[in-house]
Formats: sequence, structure tokens, C-alpha cells
Amino acid sequence: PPPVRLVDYRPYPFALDHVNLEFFLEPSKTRVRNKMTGRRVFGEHALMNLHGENLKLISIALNGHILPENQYEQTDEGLNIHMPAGEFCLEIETEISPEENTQLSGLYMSGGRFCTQCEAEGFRRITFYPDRPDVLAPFDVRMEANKEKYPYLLSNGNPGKSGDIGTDRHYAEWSDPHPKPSYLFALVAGDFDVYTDSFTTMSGKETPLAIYVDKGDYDRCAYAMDSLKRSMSWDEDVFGREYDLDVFNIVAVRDFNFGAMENKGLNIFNAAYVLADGKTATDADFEAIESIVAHEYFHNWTGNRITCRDWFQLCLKEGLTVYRDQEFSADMRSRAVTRIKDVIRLRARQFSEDGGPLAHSVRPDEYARIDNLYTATVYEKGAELIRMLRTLIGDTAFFAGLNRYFDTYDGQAATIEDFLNSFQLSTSENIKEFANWYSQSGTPVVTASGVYDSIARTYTLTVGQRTEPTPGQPDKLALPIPLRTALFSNKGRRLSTKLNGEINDEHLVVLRDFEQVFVFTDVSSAPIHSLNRGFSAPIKLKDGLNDANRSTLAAADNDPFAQWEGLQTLARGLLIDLASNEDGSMNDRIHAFVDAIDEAFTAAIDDPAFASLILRLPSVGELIQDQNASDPSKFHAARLTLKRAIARHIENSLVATIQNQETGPFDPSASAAGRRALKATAIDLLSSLQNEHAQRISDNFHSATTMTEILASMNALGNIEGGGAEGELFDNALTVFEEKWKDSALVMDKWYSVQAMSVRSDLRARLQRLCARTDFDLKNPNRVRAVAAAFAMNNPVAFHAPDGWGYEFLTDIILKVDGLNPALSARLATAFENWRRFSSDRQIHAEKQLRRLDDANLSKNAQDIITRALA
Ligand code: B3K
Ligand code: ZN
Repeated sequence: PPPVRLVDYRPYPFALDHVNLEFFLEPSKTRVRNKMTGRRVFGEHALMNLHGENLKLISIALNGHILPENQYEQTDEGLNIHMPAGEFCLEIETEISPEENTQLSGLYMSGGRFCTQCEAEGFRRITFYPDRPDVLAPFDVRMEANKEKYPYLLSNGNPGKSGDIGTDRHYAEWSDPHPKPSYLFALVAGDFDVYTDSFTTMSGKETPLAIYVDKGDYDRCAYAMDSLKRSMSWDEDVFGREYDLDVFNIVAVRDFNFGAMENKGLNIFNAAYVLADGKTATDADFEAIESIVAHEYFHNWTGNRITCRDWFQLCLKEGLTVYRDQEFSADMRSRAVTRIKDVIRLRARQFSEDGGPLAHSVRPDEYARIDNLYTATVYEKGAELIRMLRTLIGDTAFFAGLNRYFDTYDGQAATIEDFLNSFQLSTSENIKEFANWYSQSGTPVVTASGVYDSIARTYTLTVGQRTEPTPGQPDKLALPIPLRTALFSNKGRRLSTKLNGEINDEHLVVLRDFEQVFVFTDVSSAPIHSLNRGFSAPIKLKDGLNDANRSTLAAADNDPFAQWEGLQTLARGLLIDLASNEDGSMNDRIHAFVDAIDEAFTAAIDDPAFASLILRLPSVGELIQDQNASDPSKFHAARLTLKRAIARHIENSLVATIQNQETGPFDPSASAAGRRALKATAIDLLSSLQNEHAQRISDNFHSATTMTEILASMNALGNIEGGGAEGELFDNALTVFEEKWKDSALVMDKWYSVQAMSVRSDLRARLQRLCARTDFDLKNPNRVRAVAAAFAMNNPVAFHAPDGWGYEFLTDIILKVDGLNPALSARLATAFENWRRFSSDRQIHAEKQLRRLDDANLSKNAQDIITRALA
């Protein structure tokens, strides 16, 4: 099928004034009555095109009369109806089968409850409708269902009438006054535990809040509720945005294709991002819950009140909302630590996407399948663009522009041009070229070099940029790149210098051309430059410094991000060299690095969250990004060498960290989580010494009281393969864990993934055993991801095994999942995205599996990924 193109966008010729939906809910046969009133707005002879997929059409009536068959045609994509001029009332009745819906798009059953997922194109699997984001309407919904099985009937907006029908059925009505596109529609029916609270908004309106969870999960809702209230309050304080309905509801479901969904007034969540308590959730879980609850809530303004004109504009809501949730987390936790984690994630997921066959711009010009556009580029790079914009125009213009955007486009479906124009009207800075960040894919590589003139006391910094070609974009433009820059003396003192007439100890250098020269004056001594501080632009930096310069910066910098980044750069260079030098010639550099780490670690010890990041080495996934013909096992071995050197050097301190037992009740705060993060890092480092600390780690597993520590210990044991008793510690731990948590699916997902991520010789057999278990449910995305995504995305050494078994294993799963859930199989297939980066033996095996997938007649979603990967 031809791709969908941005240039082909045409407005819809009809407007909907009102939508009235009636649902008669039965798992096997649900009747949907859809009454749309509206009018033709232009296009005298235009047919009314309604999308529809997997629907059984029962009847159509136009303006009160059954529509004769010659007045409409039914196609694979939906219905085309000949409409009279002027106003209309169109009533369509359809039948669907939620229980047969394994794609988890549209109306489906999860754990015996009805729920929906409509973004991007799920609503057309519920009824015939103009299922496009630029058709907005207020919705009234009425649901009717068995009362005992489905005591709660929920939809968007405000609750209306409800009551009994006969003895065993009941109904409920909801009405959403805010015009919305169909992708924000939601319906839920079932029996739940309900966790309630309330929030008083800035104008004094008390708003009841509720979280609906599976029976028995009531006690695991408190953190999500607390996160919601903090989000509501933060959005008022920082962005001036108030909630706008009488109630706000969240529902947690077991079977969900991604994290959560921002349906107006009725957010639906993957249960993994709602349920947490001190026993079952890791700190990473708490952190993810806080940020996803916030993200979905923030969509109420950035996404729902102002939505996207078409799906090419997806970053309009996603990039902006990720930026908002990142800022929220930064305010709730440590700003520096949050920023570091965001950058780690960007590098791991977005940079690798941007450097491979799936690269696309933040706002692409075309797509084959919309589900495959929910990517790290649209989300994470999209957020970086907002951050850069703010850096370029300053806080005042940024907030003025945003407020103008909210004022101008409230209730509308907007574009990136609308958005950028709101800022252009609020700043004297010309942001025309900034738009190229939205249309150009690929990660710019920025190079820097400097020359000091001691007589003139000037430092001439030459900065250049280059972006490699990406699919469909052979030639690249120069982009405006804001680089926060400071100069340090070689003793590590930050220098106050002059640039563009301004004296400061940090400047904003904006690179606009392919190469540009910046002359700093009043430079008192030969400086070391520190560029892209705070990761002010999403680029790869070749800073032209040597290891000694970098160590100086790492030790001296008062900015924690810059300090961390200095050490990461050191580590990256060292690991890459180490991976190709096995002759021990690197010992001096290793020692120097370990000393630098030790110094920074000791200085950071009062901030354990940051200290644990200081000890973190770049991942294998990150290291292979800029390599060709690479062998992940060499990078793994290099990391192990370096980890051992670090562990040996600070062994006593690591042991002491592990032994430091927490007392008192569980505390999910960022500071307590920081202490546990450091402990987890200590366990990981000590495990690199293999058997020496295996027993200690196992003891820690058995005595640990938090899931973070338990998992850290299991992870560590998973990578220890002693010949003797140590070899059994992992399996012993797994047995104990399973016995305790076998009835808790979310906890058992961790049990699965800890194994899928372990680097050990028995992994293949182990994975096969896991997939043969009765609780390995291909219909449950969390479970499939716990094995397949954990393995293919987080275990590069095993996934890229030289004999190709890892590729084959993933392919087998994709083939099984695809018939059930194409969104899931396509997502798994993206693990192949960088197959051409690996050694030729690996490429041969990867290509063989990709061809196998290509020949298998897979879903359009999976086929789109495979085709692009092979191109
Ligand atoms: N907007 C949803 C994502 C929907 C994904 C559809 N394939 C969640 C979010 O970004 O908040
Ligand atoms: Zn989102």
C-alpha cells in the first residue's frame, strides 16, 4: 500500500456537532449505536468517508430514514456515503466481538473487563466514524450491561444518569462537553476495587479522583494517586493549567500495548504503571509510575484541549508532553539525576534509531503504518526540541509563546507550524531555521577545537556540524545548535570570559552554520572548553579534548551533569579502545580512569543517586552505536574489565554500601531510592568479581526487604556462573522468588526478565523453558515483553550471539505473536534495527531471520518494520 503523506492532507468536508453512542455490552457480541449530527462545511459533491475495520454493519439511517444500499458503498477501509447538502443526522448500528479482539486496539476484554484503546486508529474498530484527529465533537455515551459482572460503567467526561434495567442489567450515561477526536474516546466496564481521593483546583473546584484496579489491588494505588495530585498541582503552578471536568478517573488493565493512554477524563493504564507498594515495586517502577501518571495527566492540555491536526503532528502533543513530564520529574526529584537519566534513555533508544534504517524526522513527511510512529524520535527527541527552543529564546519568551499557543488553539487541532508561530510572535529571536529540527532526521555530530592566544588573551573556538545521511535524506542542512559553553583553566577553575560583549562564566554558543568560529576574549589562561553543558542540544560531541583535559573537567566541574558527562566520555573512549586491545597495554589509562571515578565517587557520596550514576559505565548498546562490524561480546568484556578495576579499587566501600541495612518502613522518596540505587550499583560492580562476592550477594537477596535490592541481587547472580555452588545461587534465588510471587503477574514479569537479561551459557535453554511455561501468555504484552523485549533490547551480548540463535529465538516469538497482536510484533521487530552494524557473521544470521519474517506474510505493522530494516 502507498504511504500516507503529509502533503496529501485535506481537511474533512463535514463537521460533527454532536456524537451520541449507545453500547449494549456483551463479550462476544456488543451492539454499538452511533448517532452523529453535523453538517457539510465545503465540497459540494464530496462523499462522506467513514473509517471502519472488523465491524458488522447492522443498519444505517440518514435523517430518520433507512439508507438504501445505493446511497453508500462499503469498502475494506469503511463506508462512503452520499450526503445531502446541509445538516444531517446519521445513525449507524454495528456489532463487534470484544472477546475476539486480541490486537488490544478498539474495544476488548482484559481480565473479564471491557476496555478500549483508540489511539491512533482504534475507534474505527468500534463504529464507522471519521477516525482522524481533526474531526472534533462533544460525545454523549450510554452503556448497558449485566449489573453483577460489570458494576462499574465508565466513559469520558462527566457522569450523568444511571440506573437498573430489569433485574440483572443496568445502564450509565456520561457526557463529555469538550469537543474531542475519536482517538480520545474511552469506555470501561467491569468490577474493580476503587481507590478514591479528591483535588481542589486553583479556582477552588473540588474534583473527585478515582483509580479503578483489579479486585485485591486496592493497597497498591496510593503512589499513583499521590503522583496524580502532585501532577495536577504542578501543572497549575508551572504552566497555569487547571483541570476542566467534574471527575478524573484512571483505570488499570492487565493487557495493554504500551504504558498508558490519555483519554479525556478517563485515562487507561497498563497496570504495571499504576500498581506499586514497598514489597512488589522497584524504585524504577515508582519513578515510572510518577512520570507516566504525570505524562497522561499533562496531555489533558497538551494533546486533548489542543490536539493534532493529523498524525504527522504527533510530536506536537508527545514531544511537548514528554518535556513537561521530564520537568515535573526534575522538580519532584533531583534535577541533575533526572537529566542524566533522560540523556541515557535518549542515547540508548533515540540515537540508535536515528542512526539506523528506521531513522525518521520528529515530524516525518510520510508513514506506512501509524502505530509504528510512536517512537523514541517522536517522543524523546521531540522533547529535546522543546527544551532547545526554551534555551534559544529564554524562559520569558518560552512561557509567553506557550500561553499564546494555549489561548489561540484551545479546542482545535493544530500543527507544528501553529506551535512554532506562537513562539515566533513572542520572541525577537528568529526561529525560522529551528523548524528544520522537525523535518531533518539523524543526529548531528558536532566537532570542536580551540586555539588560545596568550598575548591577545583570546580563545578561538571552531565548531562544526555534520549529519550523516539517513533513509530518504541524503543531504543535510545545518541546524541551529545551542551549546551551553564554559571555559576552565587547566587547574580546573571556571573562567569568566567575554563573548558577544557579555561577560559570564557560561555562554550560549549557537552554531548555525556548518562551521563557525567563536572568539572568547578576556581569557586569563589557556582554557579547556566544556561544551553542550546540561546536554543543551541532542547531538554527538567530538570535543577534541584529551583524557587529561577530561579528567580535569570531571573533577572540577560544579555542574553535576557536566561532571557525569565528562566521565562518560572518558569511559566511552576507554571502552571502545579496550574492546580492540586485549594485550594489557591499556593499564595506565585504566588506572587513570579508575582514579578519576574514585575521586568523583568520593565527592558525590552524600548524593547516593548521583554517586551511583558516576559509577555507571556506558552500556553495550550505546558503545556499538558508532561502530561498524562490531562484536558486542568484546564491548561486554571491556566493560567487565573496567568494572572489575573499579570494583577492586573501591571494594571495601562497595561492601560497606551493601551491608548498610535500611530500617523503618519503606520510603519511596527520591532520596531513599538514591540510597538503594547506590546499593544496586555496588552489587552489580561486586558481581563482576564473579565468585568472590557471590555468597554475599546471595545473602543479600535473602535478607533484602525491597524489590529494588532483591532484583539487583538476582540480576547480579544471573551473571555469575561459577562451576561450584555459586552456580546454583541464581536458580535458588529464582525458586524462592517464584514460590513467593507466583500469583502476582507483574512481579513474575520481573522474574522472567531477570533471566532474559542474564549473560550466561545456559540462556538459550533457559529461554526455551520460559516460553514453554503455562503462564507464558502470548496474549499478554507485559509477559511477552518481559521475555522477548528484555532479551532482544537489553541483552545485546546474547541477542547478537555469533551463531545467530538470539535472532532465531526472537523471530520465533514474532511469528507467533503477529497473528494475535501486530502492534506488539512490530515493536519487537524493531530490535533488528541495527543489524547492519554488526560483524559479517552476525549480519548473515540476522538477514536470514529478517528474510524469514519477510516471507511470512506478516501484519502490515510488522511488515513495515521488516521492509525498512531490510532496505
Ligand atoms: N498517547 C498514548 C500512546 C498511544 C500509542 C498508540 N499506538 C500514550 C502517551 O503517549 O501518552
Ligand atoms: Zn503521550
